[in-house]
Amino acid sequence: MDAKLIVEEVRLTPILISDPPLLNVQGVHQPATPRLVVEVVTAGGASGLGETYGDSVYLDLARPLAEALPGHSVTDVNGLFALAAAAGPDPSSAGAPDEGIDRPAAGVAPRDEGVDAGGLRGVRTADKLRLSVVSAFETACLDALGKTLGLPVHALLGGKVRDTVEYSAYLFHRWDAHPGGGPTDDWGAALDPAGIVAQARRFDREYGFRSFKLKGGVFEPEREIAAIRALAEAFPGRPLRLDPNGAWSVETSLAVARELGDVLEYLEDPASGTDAMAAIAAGTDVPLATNMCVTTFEEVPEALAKEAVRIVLCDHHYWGGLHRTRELAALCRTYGIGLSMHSNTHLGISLAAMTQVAATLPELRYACDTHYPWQTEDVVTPRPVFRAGRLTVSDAPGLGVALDRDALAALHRRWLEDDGTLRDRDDAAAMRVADPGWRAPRVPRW
Ligand code: GKR
Ligand code: MG
Repeated sequence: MDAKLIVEEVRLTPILISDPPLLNVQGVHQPATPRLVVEVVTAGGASGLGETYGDSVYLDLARPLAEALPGHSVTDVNGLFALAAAAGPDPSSAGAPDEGIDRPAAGVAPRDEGVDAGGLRGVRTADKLRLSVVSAFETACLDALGKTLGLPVHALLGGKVRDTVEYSAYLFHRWDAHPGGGPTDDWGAALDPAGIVAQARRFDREYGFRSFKLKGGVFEPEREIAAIRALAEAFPGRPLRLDPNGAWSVETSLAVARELGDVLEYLEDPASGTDAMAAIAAGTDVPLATNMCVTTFEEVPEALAKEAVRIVLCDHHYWGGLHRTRELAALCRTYGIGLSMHSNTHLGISLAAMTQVAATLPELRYACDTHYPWQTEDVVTPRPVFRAGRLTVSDAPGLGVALDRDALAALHRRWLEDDGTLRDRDDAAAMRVADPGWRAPRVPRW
């Protein structure tokens, strides 16, 4: 093995990034969200970057892997899974259980597994936690390898099939400001259909996004139906999506599908669990998409057998990296399932990784989700620019992003100075600042 490619050092930097008061079924986004930046430095002096969730449960898994990786080659990304498992700790023992989070309805999650408190990525399992950590190390290794070879990450994944990647506007009902204070932005509140249309107009104007996804599950379905109708009127013919994160019953989901069937590109996770999704799919022609009931390879066979979904949203973080995202795409191609892309609060390292892998997936025919426009801070420079709703795929070595060390240090300082309230994302706890009696609702809520 080329000595230059051997990992000499791994740096982990937990950070807190400002997040606006975006509403979802669990509650509201915290004023800051934890993320983890992984930096892998090779003997040849190349430094590779990765980004993933930064809650303490992920940090507990990342630290031993960071200690185990030096001495291994950045080419050995398949070996990361075994290395992570051997490095420990057992992820089921890492971190505290989700507090203040009601478990989903019976049959959705085994009793010993919690729901994902801030991510809404379906059932939170030990495996998914570890895969989300390994993915950042894989991305960092590929970035370092690409920089060493002078090749973009997409070339290491087999080559790009497109020069630009299309993203979708991610619309949220939201407050003007966080109830307990904290960073603000200039978007203002959006709490009704007119507010959502105004938000969409700004995304259209400033980013050129063609398709719009509305985060639902916040207000009663009639109000969210009205918001989608208003969008359809304001933007005739544009692709529209609605995602209540499993908040509705089968009956409610079918009623919404009937109301909006003529304007929806797809309905995302209307209800929780594969059986409920299958029951809805059997009663409507509106395509159902998910990032909640198919989130691991183990969940694929049941969903396919029950014909529960027509589109799966990939996400390189919890599917275990860029290579595994391509494996998921191959599976979707084989079984005629559509492929889209999921996003959670993230910065430019993740956005670059999403864009690099998306560029290699011929079967990705939907605009990808991204939270990125909601983020006012970043650790990469320069800030990526969307044109006509698209990002140009970088052909520069690695991910094609440069780390802004001052910005990273400032966001890490915020993490260090936090008294512990923000280090583990909990949207229900953030909602209790405004409404002390709030509990994340049991689903179905409506
Ligand atoms: O950030 O509020 C949010 C989203 O609801 C996010 O947590 C979800 O994971 O955007 C995601 C989704 O599509 O379900
Ligand atoms: Mg979703």
